[in-house]
Amino acid sequence: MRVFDFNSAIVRTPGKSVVHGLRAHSGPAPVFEAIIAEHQSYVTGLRAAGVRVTVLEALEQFPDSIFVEDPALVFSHAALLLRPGAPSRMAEAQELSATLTARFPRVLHLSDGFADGGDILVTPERVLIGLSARTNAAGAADLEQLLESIGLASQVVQVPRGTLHLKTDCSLMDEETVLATEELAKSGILEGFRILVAPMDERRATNALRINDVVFVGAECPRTLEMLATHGLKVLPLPVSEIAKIDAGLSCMSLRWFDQADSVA
Ligand code: CIR
Repeated sequence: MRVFDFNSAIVRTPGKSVVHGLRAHSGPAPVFEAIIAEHQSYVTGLRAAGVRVTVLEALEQFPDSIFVEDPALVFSHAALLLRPGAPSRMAEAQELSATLTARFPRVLHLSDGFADGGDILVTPERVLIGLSARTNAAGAADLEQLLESIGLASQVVQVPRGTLHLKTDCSLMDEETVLATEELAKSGILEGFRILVAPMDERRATNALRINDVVFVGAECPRTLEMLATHGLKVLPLPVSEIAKIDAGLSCMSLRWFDQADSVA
């Protein structure tokens, strides 16, 4: 099984408060209905890719809770509840607890520091943990231990300053290949991977998502879409211009795993 083979996913319906999601820069706020439309396209894409999707209820008190990737990390054999680095997001992990306990044989808890799922890139050999404004050294160290306890090797890397998350700037395309921004490509932290560099003016395309045999890519990034197709990848362009206004991309909106017990999906 490949690390991007999934038959199950969890997403959360956006609440009206999503328009107040965290963002690093000022600019036009997203429009609620447009975020709903982007979210629906995303869920449709997951289902078309062969994934059984659990849709959780909106949580108005947590504007960023649509980005379920950040408070947890899931694998076939275990789930990890994290400690998101933004104070307004910390309690989102608790909100996922019952859902994960019902679905995973083991649920482990980060107990120290901070770590966001957006800073974690799962690759075939090891799990990369990015240090960022949301993931600190204590959280990364605790996470490394939890990963080791479930049989996974990891490596802590430094995310470029000013980048929200490691996966803001990169995503796995296949077992050897990563799509990345030029800055991340030059940083050396992706040593050993073949790197496809997104054009500078399409850097937000790098938060893409490989699911089974398809790669979800922002529809607003035509040159990256073409580059990936030329590389032999099957691409699905998805609209992300509204969630981009609150610093999000395609990996953030789901938790994905391969449920060994589920032979239907
Ligand atoms: C935040 O700043 O936490 C949200 N507005 C965006 C989170 C994006 N998550 C991700 O890239 N994994």
